[in-house]
Amino acid sequence: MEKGHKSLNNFFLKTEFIGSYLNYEKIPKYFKPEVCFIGRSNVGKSSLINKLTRKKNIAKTSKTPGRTQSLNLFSVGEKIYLVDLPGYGYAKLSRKIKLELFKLINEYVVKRDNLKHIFLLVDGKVGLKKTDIDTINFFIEKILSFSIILTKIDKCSKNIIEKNTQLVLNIFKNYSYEDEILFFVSAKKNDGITNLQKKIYEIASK
Ligand SMILES: Nc1nc2c(ncn2[C@@H]2O[C@H](COP(=O)(O)OP(=O)(O)OP(=O)(O)O)[C@@H](O)[C@H]2O)c(=O)[nH]1
Ligand SMILES: [Mg+2]
Repeated sequence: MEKGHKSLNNFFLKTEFIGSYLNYEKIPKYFKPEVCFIGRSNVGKSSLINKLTRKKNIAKTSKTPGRTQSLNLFSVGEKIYLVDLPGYGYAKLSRKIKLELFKLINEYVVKRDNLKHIFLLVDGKVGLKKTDIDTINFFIEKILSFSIILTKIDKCSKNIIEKNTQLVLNIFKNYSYEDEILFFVSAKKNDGITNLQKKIYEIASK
């Protein structure tokens, strides 16, 4: 079904926060589909969830990296679940916390049975970093369904977007995929939000 702007917004308005988890075993189990948002610290994962769901602060955001330090679970009308993950690669967290969060994220993406799709967020201006490439290779190795979102495109020139798009597409040239693999968003300017809502709605409806 082709969903219009308004009905999509209504669908996402039914979002509720379920809980924050530091331990994989503590996360409630569901059968309905789930998608998660992963990526380096400060790329805009939590801001994007707020935009998608039209809730100002359902996911906590901050100017300084390392804001989200647990796995946060949201339900969208009990049709689909959204997961906001801690950012990886944030140098200022202690080694112990970094290891614990890394373990949590890894365990979650590998074990979570109802996880249907992973959105890997990359800052549109910064582009792919080694940690992103390692993550992509890990997803490919584990045959996980994922796509990449270039974020904060309001801050990017056309040239930088073009360059960073090519770098992403290069990685995918030896990898067969059926899905749309690349999205462009600005949580600030609302660009690309409807398109992404559609993608998530499709996953919820499968
Ligand atoms: N210009 C601009 N800034 C953005 C956009 N999205 C997020 N930001 C800003 O980027 C900063 C980090 O955003 P968060 O959403 O907290 O990032 P995060 O990826 O959840 O960060 P961690 O939880 O630390 O991993 C905040 O200051 C946001 O206001 C965007 O589309 N455009
Ligand atoms: Mg966050």
